[in-house]
Amino acid sequence: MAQKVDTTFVANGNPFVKYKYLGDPAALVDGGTVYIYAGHDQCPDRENRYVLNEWCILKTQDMKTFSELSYKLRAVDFPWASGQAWASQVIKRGEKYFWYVTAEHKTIHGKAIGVAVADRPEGPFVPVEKPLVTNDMTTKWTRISWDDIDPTAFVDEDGQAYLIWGNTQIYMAKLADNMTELASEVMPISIEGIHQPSLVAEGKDFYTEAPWIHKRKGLYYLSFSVGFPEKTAYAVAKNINGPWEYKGIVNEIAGNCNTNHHSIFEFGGKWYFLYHNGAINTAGSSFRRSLCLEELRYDRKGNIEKIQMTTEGIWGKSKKK
Ligand code: FUB
Repeated sequence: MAQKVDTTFVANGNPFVKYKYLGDPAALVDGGTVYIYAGHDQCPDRENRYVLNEWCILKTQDMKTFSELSYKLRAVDFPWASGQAWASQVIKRGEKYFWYVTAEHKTIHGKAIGVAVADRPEGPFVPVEKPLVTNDMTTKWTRISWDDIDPTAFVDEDGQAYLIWGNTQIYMAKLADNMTELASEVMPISIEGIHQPSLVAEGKDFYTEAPWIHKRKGLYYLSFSVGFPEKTAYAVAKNINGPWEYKGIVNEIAGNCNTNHHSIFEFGGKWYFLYHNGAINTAGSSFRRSLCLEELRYDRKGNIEKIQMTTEGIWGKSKKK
């Protein structure tokens, strides 16, 4: 049965969700519908910190009329989590939908990555009892407590699924066939041309967070946030195990928000770049974020053309066809 709809609206420019603050959008295209899963920024007035307790689901069939579902997944729905609904992504495998999420672990210090499973993209999602990744699994590479965040998942054409994530360091692991456990060691991904945060003073790009994996015409694209405030950059590889070739910046600093978490998807013959900024109104900020959409284009060689952030978004009359 379809989930109840809370709100329906017609998008008319960026940010396109104007009635609430949402960040970290992740798109899933399924059966002629685009689903957007996003964290709900709920920072109290006069405070400036991440306050996200739940994730929301929006859907559209024409990229114009969007509906937000009443159903929410909460960080505390995961038995292992104490809260903090950070970035997430839903993917489909077979007849099931898997929502990979970041939240704070109750007993193992730091962020962790877990998954919830559903029969439908609208939910309800049932959280799996144990997380897939906890902070103690990655301390040999990164000693911070927030490196195990921002999962992106992917099922390759040969049926092998992967989980990629990380702040400061990008990690990858194979997923088991059940999609709820890892099936390999954690493997750090290195990208030639991406520098360590300590080199920021020299103006070099350094990996921050928010990886997103997709494949087009046999080429793997790994996009992610670099620097702080963040830009979005990407690398490509012919094999998911690398080597990764750094291709540079896709999207510039938003200016009104430190982060610009994004996702990339194809729908109706076009590619889209979905991201957040802090431009919703005078109160928008790094902790009160809002969703934006632009078209994404590849050149003839398969390079991603730089995104131009606009207020008209994908809905403006002057957009190239
Ligand atoms: O929303 C909390 C964190 O901010 C996310 O996990 C990061 O990607 C950044 O957008």
